Amino acid sequence: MALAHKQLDFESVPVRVSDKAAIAFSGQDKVPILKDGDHMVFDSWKIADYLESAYPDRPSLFGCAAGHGLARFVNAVVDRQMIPKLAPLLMRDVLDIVDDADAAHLRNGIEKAFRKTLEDLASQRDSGIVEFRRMLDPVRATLRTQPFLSGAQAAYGDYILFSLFQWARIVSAVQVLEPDDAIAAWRERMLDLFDGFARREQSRLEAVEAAS
Ligand SMILES: N[C@@H](CCC(=O)N[C@@H](CS)C(=O)NCC(=O)O)C(=O)O
Repeated sequence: MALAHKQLDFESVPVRVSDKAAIAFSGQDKVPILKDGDHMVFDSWKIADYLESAYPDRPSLFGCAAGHGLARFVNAVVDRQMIPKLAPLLMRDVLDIVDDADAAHLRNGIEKAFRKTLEDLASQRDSGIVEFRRMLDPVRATLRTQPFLSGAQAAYGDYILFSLFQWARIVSAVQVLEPDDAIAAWRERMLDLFDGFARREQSRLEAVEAAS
């Protein structure tokens, strides 16, 4: 979303989460990684920072210095509170759409971190999703008076939260938001951005419906 916002052409290279050899060139073991000519940067926030400083003439991801600071706060809330709340509830679903090596890698990583089996985590899904929706209340309150978290237009703070919803949409058919939630309307606006760029990725719900 940040690259599309900056109106940059790019090629995405999908990598299996257990295939560390594929990303060894980066000197670490996580994605996303951005290669831009001779420059390499990893970690979403650092990538956004890099794009902003390398392409100052393209639409800004932060708007101003204060916008940059506040987006960093949104990034921390999403990373430290929202992802850890939602991701473990849906991780069991991921196992059904990845190969055996990735399934074993993901199960091992999450079960170690949460000291519960993925099945135990999934069994708390209904109450966990209600708690997750409650955690989103500041987002809901913000979207009551403006179309995007960043104001009149979407910017990096929107993309970082949207990435969690996009992941959920792709890996799981579970209804994370109630249809009449203002955040669901925002999610639709995000899916519409850049000529439906994010919508082109098939949702798990669509995949399940197409198969039945
Ligand atoms: N805060 C980092 C998180 C990076 C991260 O944890 N990436 C995950 C995928 S979303 C990963 O590569 N995990 C590797 C693994 O589980 O072995 C960012 O936003 O870039």
